Amino acid sequence: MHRLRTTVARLRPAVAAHTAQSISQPRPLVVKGGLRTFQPLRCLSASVASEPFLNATSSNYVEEMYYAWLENPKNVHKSWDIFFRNANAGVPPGMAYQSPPPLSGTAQGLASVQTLVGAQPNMEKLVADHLAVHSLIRAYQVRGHHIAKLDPLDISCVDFDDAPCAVGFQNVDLSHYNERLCNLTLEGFYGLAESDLDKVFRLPTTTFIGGTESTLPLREIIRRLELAYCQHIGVEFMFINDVEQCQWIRQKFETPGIMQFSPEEKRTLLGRMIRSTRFEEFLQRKWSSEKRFGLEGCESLIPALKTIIDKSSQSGVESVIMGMPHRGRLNVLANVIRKELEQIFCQFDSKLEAADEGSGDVKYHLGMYHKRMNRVSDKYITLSLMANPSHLEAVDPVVQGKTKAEQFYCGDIEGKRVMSILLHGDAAFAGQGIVYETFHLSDLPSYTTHGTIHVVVNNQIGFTTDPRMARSSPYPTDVARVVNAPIFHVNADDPEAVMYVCNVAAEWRNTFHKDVVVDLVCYRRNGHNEMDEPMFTQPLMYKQIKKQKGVLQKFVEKLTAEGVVTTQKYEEEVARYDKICEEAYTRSKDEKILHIKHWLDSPWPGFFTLEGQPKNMSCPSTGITEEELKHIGNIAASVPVEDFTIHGGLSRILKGRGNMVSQRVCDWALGEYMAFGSLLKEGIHVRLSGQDVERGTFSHRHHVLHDQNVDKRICIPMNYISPDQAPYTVCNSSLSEYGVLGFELGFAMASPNALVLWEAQFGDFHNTAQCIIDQFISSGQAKWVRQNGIVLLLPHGMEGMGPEHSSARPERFLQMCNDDPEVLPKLSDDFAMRQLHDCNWIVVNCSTPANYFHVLRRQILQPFRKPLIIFTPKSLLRHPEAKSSFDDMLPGTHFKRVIPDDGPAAASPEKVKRVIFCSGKVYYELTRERKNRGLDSEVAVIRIEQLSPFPFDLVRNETDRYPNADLLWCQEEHKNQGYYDYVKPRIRTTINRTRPVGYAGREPAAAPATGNKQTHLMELQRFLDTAFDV
Ligand SMILES: Cc1ncc(C[n+]2csc(CCOP(=O)(O)OP(=O)(O)O)c2C)c(N)n1
Ligand SMILES: [Mg+2]
Repeated sequence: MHRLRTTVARLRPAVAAHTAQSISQPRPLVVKGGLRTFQPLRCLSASVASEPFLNATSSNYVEEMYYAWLENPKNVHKSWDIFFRNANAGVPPGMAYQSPPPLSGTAQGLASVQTLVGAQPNMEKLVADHLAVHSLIRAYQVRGHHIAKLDPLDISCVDFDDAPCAVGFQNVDLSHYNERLCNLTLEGFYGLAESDLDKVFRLPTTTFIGGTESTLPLREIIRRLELAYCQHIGVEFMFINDVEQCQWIRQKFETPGIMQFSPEEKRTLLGRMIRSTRFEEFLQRKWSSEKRFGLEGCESLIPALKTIIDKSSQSGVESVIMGMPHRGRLNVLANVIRKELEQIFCQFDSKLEAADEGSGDVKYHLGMYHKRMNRVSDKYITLSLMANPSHLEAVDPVVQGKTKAEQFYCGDIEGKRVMSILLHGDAAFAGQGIVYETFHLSDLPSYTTHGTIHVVVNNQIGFTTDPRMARSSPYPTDVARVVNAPIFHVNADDPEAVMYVCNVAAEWRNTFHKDVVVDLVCYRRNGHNEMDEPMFTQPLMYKQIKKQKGVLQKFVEKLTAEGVVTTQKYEEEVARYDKICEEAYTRSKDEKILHIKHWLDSPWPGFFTLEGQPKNMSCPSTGITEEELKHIGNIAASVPVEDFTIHGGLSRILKGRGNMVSQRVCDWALGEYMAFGSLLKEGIHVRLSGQDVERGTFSHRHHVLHDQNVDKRICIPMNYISPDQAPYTVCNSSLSEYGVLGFELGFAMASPNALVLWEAQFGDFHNTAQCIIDQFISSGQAKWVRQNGIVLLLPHGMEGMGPEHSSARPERFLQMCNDDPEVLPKLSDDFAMRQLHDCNWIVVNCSTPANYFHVLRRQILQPFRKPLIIFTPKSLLRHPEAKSSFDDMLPGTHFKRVIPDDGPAAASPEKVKRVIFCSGKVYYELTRERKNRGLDSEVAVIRIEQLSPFPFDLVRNETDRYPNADLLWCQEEHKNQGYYDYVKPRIRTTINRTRPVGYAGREPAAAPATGNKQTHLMELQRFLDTAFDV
């Protein structure tokens, strides 16, 4: 009894205000005779007397009145308002109606109304019953998923009301629906009685349960709603505020008989279930003590993915990019991507030697790229699974970025040819914030991939934690609601239901190009991995799981009972697949060497030699011609469209740029313009993304001009450089670092021929994207043998702005560089390139616009790709000395890894008493102080522009040049931060430890900078004093 009552309570009608929001459809509004109504459905201002008030055929009319009233009570006549208020307040039949005030103001009008009502005494009940039935239908649509039989174990309590969770609590068998009906009256929510069950009701336009019929008896209405919403599929969609989309979903699930499969389709499904199940069993037999994070308990994931891919391929998708966690990954590789089984099996052989440099990664993290024929669509499709770190969900934005890039490169502006699928675990989907950040990219113009299909392996556990402790929302999927994505919960023990929702999900994506979620409610037959004992922590759940018949077993029993397959055929199919596995296993023993390169998720055809090496080991000059500099400079100084009014302040900035061009100099912004513009001209796509990058946090960039008179009219001069240039994308991002940096990393992965940059608003904000930096950027090549040329622009510098906004934390990046501080490398002719080739990333702090220009161009002109970390300036953006002549950017010029002193000190080096090495903005403070103290001849100031890989060769040139000088490292950062710990041992190694290396800089500190301006200046003076105490 308790169970039933709860069930009915869950279908309590939604309150008026809430209901109105989503069901009301926009219809033309007409004001006539003082009453607002909707056209053309019915004109409410017609004389009441001429209306057949509340007779049995007027339910549409009543329905419209009701919806109009729900939207706003003033939309309807006062009499309706009173009636609906009374009815909603539960006033007994016959009492809800009150005489309306006369419309015409005459007694005659009133009399005719009263006569009509008096003649129809049961009309009120009829209206109330229709309204109740409509509410009931709506309640099923809104809340039917709460009572659907989603959990194969029968233990979940998704509804999470206050009652304790108990086995079997949520599920009600269809055979009980009569019982449930009886409760409708007992509960009193709908006011319907058992005697109403055989009454016929008109169906509203918001349901498809009628099929071709427009009326049905209540009993049948409920039966069909139960079938549509309360079986093995729970559809969560009524929060979507788009009527067309809601109707589309209702039609997909309510239409009678819509979920039917042909025997052929069922046999294909069975074949997929066999592969999925027997693959795990095979691995278990061969390597029973190996971790593989098997799929047991969610074997229907494989047909789920295959269905999505088949359907998408049929609708024109040519490339699918997938991201997924550990669970079932090997199975997906084998049976969805179709990686050769022997390549998977040989990963289990610990005796194999690694052929590639780098650390490699465990087998359940590796990626894959494969093009093959899709048998259902008869079209080629490329499937790639992105390699990923252990960090759950971190790969989500990376997949999105790669998908966006592939769409971009093939001109797929609507996402019809390239799509992404993301798989999630239930605990991670609910717990990891990156999921939310990624969802919020889904509809932004420069980040959308036009709909991702999310599949959640909801095994109702995360490692040892059950959902009651793992999330505060009823479902693990609630995060998807923020973007109005429909959520299809499905009992994964019903492969046909799984296949059905996956078909619908793929169609949804193809129709609306919006995200959608498939929640596979399943269980995990083993522990977290195959070595774990789940009974320690989930004893009751696992007692239940032990009793659970495998899904394949259940499915084959069903199909044999239906006569779709014979036992013999089934056993043959099983034997056939087992044999495939055995043969591959035998072949796998012949593999002697493990090639991680076979597991590349993003090959760059043509970029490397066939052996995967760079085509050469040199980098041409990164300079460009005077004409190009002038041309790009003039574009940067202009508004290249007609009738476009820019802000007066911006006019001055552009004029200033024009002046610089005529004087042949660049400031920082212009240097960047030159780099981007020249690369674009050479056909290299440039994409700059991050918070407020279009203007630039420091209002120096202005890559997007806004017409001051026309809303949304913009101009991007960078796209007017040359008719055959590559397109330039500059996009303000959402306020996310983790998501957006991951996205750009993925974008950069798709092609080596693009300069992809992410700029942090201030350098320190990169730490909320630390996972992308540590797990992908720093170590990605070592783990997954794939290169990436992403550029991070991190504004950095102690400007007295307080602890935040000051430090981009150079020490962290430098600490993760893979070069040895104590080994002086062989200083060969191609040392500089070799070093770049061997490093895990490049870290620079440029002190001049020309050097910034060169390092950006080198990023593309060098024959391999490495991540580039640039600490960018703030005050230097406008510093009068931080300008570069065109001479430093002409053909023949290069990026300077070290900028030697070129003043009096360099002219007479033997007289120099001190050599100060430094990096970045502090150079300008040092040279000013040196001048003030008259020490230009005695102190040389040398800039190390490329911190890592460390320019041992050039530093040695400098130390050799000044044999009588003592050496000192000066930085404005605190001693335990900045570059000191990285640079000092390397300088010492360079000079073979023959001279000490002193320090001038701020004392060690916990915070990156003081919040007090006076203290800031005092600290500055103090370390300048130390630097010049010669
Ligand atoms: C960011 C992150 N935190 C913690 C972990 C450790 N960890 C690995 S698997 C796991 C449980 C994941 O549960 P769920 O997402 O439900 O996936 P399942 O293993 O159940 O398939 C945890 C906590 C991790 N891999 N990543
Ligand atoms: Mg889980």
